[in-house]
Amino acid sequence: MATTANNQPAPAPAAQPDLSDLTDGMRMIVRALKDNGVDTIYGVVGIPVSGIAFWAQKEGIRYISFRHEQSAAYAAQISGFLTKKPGVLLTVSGPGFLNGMTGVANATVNCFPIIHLGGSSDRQLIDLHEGEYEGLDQMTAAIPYTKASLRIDTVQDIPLAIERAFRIASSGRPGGVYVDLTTVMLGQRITKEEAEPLFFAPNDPAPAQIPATESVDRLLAALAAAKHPLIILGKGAAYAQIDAEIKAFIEKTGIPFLPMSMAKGLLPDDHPQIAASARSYSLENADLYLFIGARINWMLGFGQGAHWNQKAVFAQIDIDPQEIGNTRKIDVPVVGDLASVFKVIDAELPKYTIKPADDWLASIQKASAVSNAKFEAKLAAPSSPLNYFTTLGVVKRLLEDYKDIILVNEGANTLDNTRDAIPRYYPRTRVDCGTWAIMGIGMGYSIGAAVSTGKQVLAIEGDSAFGFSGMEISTICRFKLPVTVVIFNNGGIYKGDTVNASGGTDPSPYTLDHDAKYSLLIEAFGGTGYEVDNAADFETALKEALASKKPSLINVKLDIHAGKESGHIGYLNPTPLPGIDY
Ligand code: ADP
Ligand code: TPW
Ligand code: MG
Repeated sequence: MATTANNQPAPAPAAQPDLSDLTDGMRMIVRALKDNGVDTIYGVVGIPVSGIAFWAQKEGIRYISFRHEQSAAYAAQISGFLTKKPGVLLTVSGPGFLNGMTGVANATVNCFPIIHLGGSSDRQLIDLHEGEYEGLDQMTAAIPYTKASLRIDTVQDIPLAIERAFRIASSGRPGGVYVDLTTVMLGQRITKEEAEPLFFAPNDPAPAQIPATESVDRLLAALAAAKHPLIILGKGAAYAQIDAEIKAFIEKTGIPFLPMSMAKGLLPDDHPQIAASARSYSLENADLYLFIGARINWMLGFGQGAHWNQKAVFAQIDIDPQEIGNTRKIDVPVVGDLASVFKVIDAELPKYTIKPADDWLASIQKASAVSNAKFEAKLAAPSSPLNYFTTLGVVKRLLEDYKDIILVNEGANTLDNTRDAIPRYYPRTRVDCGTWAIMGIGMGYSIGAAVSTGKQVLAIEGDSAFGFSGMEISTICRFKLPVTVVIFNNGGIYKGDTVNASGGTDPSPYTLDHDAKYSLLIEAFGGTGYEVDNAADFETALKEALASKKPSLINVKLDIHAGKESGHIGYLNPTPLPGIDY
């Protein structure tokens, strides 16, 4: 029998109120998510968060259950990128939290909005390191990888904290927000009457950030003075969803543009002003660079080195003032959100005559025609065993009938060659390894893209890259998603023919499973698998898979010698290895 501290019998518990009058932390979280417009949660359940998924599903929120939290995080963040609304990830405490956090870090690095809801174990035990079940100081652990890390300790704070999380993730430069949900808080009960007035509709969570008109005038004046201007479009421009405005500006001014990989399709890849096939020529000869939603980071050589004209004017539009001048001097900064910036540009543009030199675009088009002809010949040439280019030639031809399919792409050679070979025609139809060059996004991005847009998805995966998230084939099949996965199987990381330097029988560090029948993986879960090793069979399989709009996987056995170390970025290796192709 319970006793009080001075050994008196405990007072009889107060009569339990009618439970139907009560709500709890789990249900209040679900209600707050709904208030903030959430229609889907991605995650893995278990103690203490199962109830959130359970009540969410009851309330009409879609719950997509994964095999691993990292993939759930990738799915949530790519839905954030594609829809401009933070994706929601749900994990359990400790290891589940950490599994998801890799994905959240990737989101923050890529400027994708995501909210990570993590259940957490008893804080009193964690804080004293007493060996709590799945114990971890998650809120502190999340700080370096997120824009903000919050903890909700009492149910009364739920509506405010959830709205704040959405505000932080989606305003300014988007990124990850971690919200720690303590077990105690999730179990707290209050009356519905007390809870109801706490809820509220979000009020302008991602407010406009209007640029100074003078900064836009400085930009337009610089563009008017330039003879060889070049626009570099980044994934921030794709994220902003002002596709028509950006296209109109580029066409009105006649400035050539270079899309970064996830900005492909913002203007179609066959647009007459595209400079992608004359990248070095256009970079070397430009006298003004205008970066729109693109950081001048490693992917752009930090704006330094041989390809960049150091005498050119550097202009940059970004929502984040701290980005300006990050890696080199920016002559003309414009800080604001792109929707607002383009409103001011439109208003000011009539005051300026922007007209690049007549021969600028023409010379880019001429250089492009030469390199396009060479590249097309590579795609059309047969190969046996198959190389990347013959295989991509097949993909390119068939995708002419699926122009707005979302292309997910990861690997090294598979990434670089696919990006070069497969044109995109619509905004936000290409997602890939991104800023962190991360492997493992493949199945998560495919699932998140299919679920959040309702569109068909094609994932082109290196055999190594696929292995990082291959088990999520189960999720693709369980939710019957219209995803086709193509594995470019050259038997390893960069390729499969590397030998063990010791002469021993262990596989080399690069070597994986060239003879593996990856198609059996999807058949285990009721999808359709194909094994092919020549262009004709690949074409038949891909045609059938795309037409089916059902979960399908094609293992394409490539030449084991196809590919080179690190694809296009072998130069980043600290020191070349003997006998390796760079
Ligand atoms: P890429 O890898 O395609 O070059 P980055 O991820 O490096 O693109 O750059 C994206 C940039 O876009 C970031 O600096 C981010 O602050 C910026 N950005 C994101 N959303 C907006 C927006 N709505 N308006 C302006 N800039 C934005
Ligand atoms: C999370 C290092 C970069 S590229 C790559 C790895 C392992 C795989 C390349 O082989 P793949 O493609 O996919 O078969 P291909 O066509 O060149 O043969 N761990 C993480 N991220 C990265 N980037 C690595 C390791 C890496
Ligand atoms: Mg490979």
